[in-house]
Amino acid sequence: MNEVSKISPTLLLEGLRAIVGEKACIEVASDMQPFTTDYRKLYHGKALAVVLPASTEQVSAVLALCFAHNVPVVPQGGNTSLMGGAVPDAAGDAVVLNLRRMNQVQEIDVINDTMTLQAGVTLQAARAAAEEAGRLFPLRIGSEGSCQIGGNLSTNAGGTAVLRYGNMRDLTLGIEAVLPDGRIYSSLRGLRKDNTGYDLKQLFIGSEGTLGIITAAVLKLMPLPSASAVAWIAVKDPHAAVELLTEAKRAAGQAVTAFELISGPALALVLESMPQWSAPLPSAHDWMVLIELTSGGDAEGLDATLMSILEQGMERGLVTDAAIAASLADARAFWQLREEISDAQTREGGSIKCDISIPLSKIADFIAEASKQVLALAPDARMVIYGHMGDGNVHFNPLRPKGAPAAAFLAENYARVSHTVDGLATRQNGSISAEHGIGVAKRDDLLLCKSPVELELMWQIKRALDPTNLLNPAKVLPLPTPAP
Ligand code: 2HG
Ligand code: ZN
Repeated sequence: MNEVSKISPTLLLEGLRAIVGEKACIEVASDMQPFTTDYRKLYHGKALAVVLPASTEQVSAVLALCFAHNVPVVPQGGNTSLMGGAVPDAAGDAVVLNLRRMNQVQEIDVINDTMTLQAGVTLQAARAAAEEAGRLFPLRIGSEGSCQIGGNLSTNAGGTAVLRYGNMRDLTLGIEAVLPDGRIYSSLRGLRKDNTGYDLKQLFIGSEGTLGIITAAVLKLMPLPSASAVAWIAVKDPHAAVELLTEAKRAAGQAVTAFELISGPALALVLESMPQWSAPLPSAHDWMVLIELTSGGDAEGLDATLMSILEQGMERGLVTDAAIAASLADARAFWQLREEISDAQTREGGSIKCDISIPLSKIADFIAEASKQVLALAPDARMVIYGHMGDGNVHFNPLRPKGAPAAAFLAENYARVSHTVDGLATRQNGSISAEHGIGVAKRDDLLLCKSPVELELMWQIKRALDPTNLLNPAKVLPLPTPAP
């Protein structure tokens, strides 16, 4: 364990400037603000400085300097966390290390079907680079223009195509990460088989920058699909949606790429804030599904499969109406409505975020029971329920009643509503964070869902890699920090 040797801020800043260059070391509070406030503007922190290193060596030197002087470091990608995981707290004693200058796609190996890139590449740029090389990088999330690969890795991001392609863990063959003391770990080998002991990269993936800072990765590439078929479907209820999913998987197998559940209030919210957009179906419905099939085959075959899924659904009384996208523009418009749900809530002052995954066999009952319990606590809340039902993930986001002040609604209800929903999910063998991570918002709820053995193992790993608790402190692991 290193000796506590607090350095004066002046000397620290001098050291940081010498490593990253003057322009890449932000020191004025107002300039730091975009890096110290989260995307939803619910967490407002302070920092000693924000540094923007340009290479792994610079990240290593910054961490070594901070480690030597016991200065906490908060790693940051696109700052799109919904859990307050990427901003510092109010103490103001940390350095924020943002990776956006490390934005190079270093290699695309079309024979190995891999892409090697720096952590600061945005998801959108990664997908575009893959496409240019005739390949698909399949991670798909609404914030792709801002979120970065490093953040996707550190939260094990999911999104709308997990059903078909898996989440970030499944899409990663190797990473490079800088440890708190500046040492560099690398597994950038691009191997699909490698059973040489512990799979260390998995420790860093999903650990939200608490064990090391991911600086590069080797990701898997897939064939670009040649055909897609998309429909917006009104279903009787969430039970019907699950049955329809089973039918879709039976009829289309692997081609089922996305299967998103959308509640009436979720769509209404988007249409209210985007009046120029139109609803895909003529009347309002309580529950809808957005389905996408993709394949490497011909479009006619896929259209026919989609049609037969819908016919089956109608015959069995699961589907009450449907609109099939007749063009790519239609499909894009359907997806735009779906992707806007998150921002539409932010514009309303933010909702209570519950990011639940539940075995598919229980998901419909969970939605009914959680809705009942939440409405008993917050009677007029708008139930913005939607998400990636195909992989068992539902975003369960109660929002203030229309006209009620947002801050008062959140202050009164955030903790009790999220404890209620997270508690119910835990009792049903679910997860309280399917894809958004833990950050600060769900940190204490880990006590609800992790056994003492799991928590102790997590602490042992944290101590082994970050003995002085300097990397993204007070994130993920519940407080208080137990004595070693
Ligand atoms: C989505 O699926 C994102 O749109 C954001 O995961 C979810 O805002 C949310 O709760
Ligand atoms: Zn999501």
